[in-house]
Amino acid sequence: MSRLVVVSNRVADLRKSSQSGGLAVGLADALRERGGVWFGWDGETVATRPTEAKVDEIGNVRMISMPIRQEDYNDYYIGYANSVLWPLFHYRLDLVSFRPAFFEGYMRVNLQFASLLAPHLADDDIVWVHDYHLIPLAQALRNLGCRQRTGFFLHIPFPPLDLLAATPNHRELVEALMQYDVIGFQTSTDVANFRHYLDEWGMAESVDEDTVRVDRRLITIRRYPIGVDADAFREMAEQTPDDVRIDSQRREVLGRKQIIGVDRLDYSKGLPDRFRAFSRLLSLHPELEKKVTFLQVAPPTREDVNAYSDIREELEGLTGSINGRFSDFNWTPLRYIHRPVARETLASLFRASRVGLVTPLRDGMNLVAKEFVAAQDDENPGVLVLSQFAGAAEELREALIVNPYDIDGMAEAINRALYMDLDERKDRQKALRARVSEQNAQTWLESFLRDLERPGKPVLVRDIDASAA
Ligand code: ADQ
Repeated sequence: MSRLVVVSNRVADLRKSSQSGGLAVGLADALRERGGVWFGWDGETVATRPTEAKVDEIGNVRMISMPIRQEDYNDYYIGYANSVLWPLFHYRLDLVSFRPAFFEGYMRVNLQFASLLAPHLADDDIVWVHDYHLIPLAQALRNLGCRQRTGFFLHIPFPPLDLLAATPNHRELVEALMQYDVIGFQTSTDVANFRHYLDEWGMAESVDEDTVRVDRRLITIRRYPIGVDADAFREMAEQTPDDVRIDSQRREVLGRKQIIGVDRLDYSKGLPDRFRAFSRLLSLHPELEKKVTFLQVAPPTREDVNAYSDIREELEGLTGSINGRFSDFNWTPLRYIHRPVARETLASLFRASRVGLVTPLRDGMNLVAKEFVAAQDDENPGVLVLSQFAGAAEELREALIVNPYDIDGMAEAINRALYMDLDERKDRQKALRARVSEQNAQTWLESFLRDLERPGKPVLVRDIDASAA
């Protein structure tokens, strides 16, 4: 088995047993089990560019990390990654703020990653690069002479052709992406968008459903839907902390049901429209007065990017107006928590809720949807209301699927979820649980690494050449 080298923008702290964020949790578990290297930014900014990375051994994992310069952070992280690629890949051209300096900074930091990583690589390592921050990393490594098999997984959506083509450096970006041996996406829509781009721009020859050819290289392009460790999450949800239990008992006495939403505070998550749908629900169904509460947990992220402070203000305004309009001295319909919450608490809050609202305008997968299902009591499960534009909707078809732009439609779906009878809830949960358990964090990782480790590709190139001759 080759040594696995994982590269992501940030490295997580493996000494902490509980991480927040899907990528950190999944990769930390995989690396702990298999051993290997994790390389990335340590989260610090400094005045001068580092010339070497720090190495730390934690069990069988070698953590290699480095700081980046403040100017690089501004151009690469705040600029190109989060003010160009994130909005663009979430279909939000209106929020893209492109400057040539951002793209230069992006390429510069990817080169820094490559030059500090290269001395640590052995010839037979396999390298697995994560997410939109590091698209040009394989190209930068190749330019330094690194020939290891290298794969890339995109955690966020891949946009349709015309959206991508609206950004000035799209061709260079995709050319860089084609330096990987395996390119993984979350959904078949993302794969189709990418293949469509390659066809239209004549950038690769199609070999079969999962393979394209560029010069003499074969590249695997497939969907690898990310999952959660469903059993571990269910076990966590079953350990109800006292404060969550007391809150649930109080609701039970009052005959009140809880709706829950948990998201990073990001404009892609559709939070204002979700709040409006809740408000619409209360106006369309006055009988729900004091019978329902909506708990939204939305910790801050990327507050240095303007679009994020705008959404924060919008949500605070909506919370105030909804509670001002509907609350009573003994009922606060909407509770909005703007800080991280321990994963253990989140898990038991999911289990204590009748409805899980996951209504992003666009999302690569959305692990919260899968965690909500994993956390439920199968004998008395809650109902997942899921956006058709979350990657998870491709698998979790037994959820109540909604259009997150249709406020009235969402309000009616929430109402249906609140009144759904036990038999229907159990039937839906059974199908959802099976899917979440089957397509879990481990199967995601194994299926990607199987393709990355597969040595058969060059043979296929010779086969094609022979049949063409
Ligand atoms: P995110 O956009 O961060 O991930 P998501 O998939 O929902 O979105 O993962 C968030 C993770 O953070 C979940 O495990 C959740 O429990 C945790 N979390 C959320 N709010 C929290 C809070 N208040 N406190 C503690 N933990 C919290 C990106 C892509 C997604 C893709 C994932 C994984 O945007 O589309 O599913 O990567 O590939």
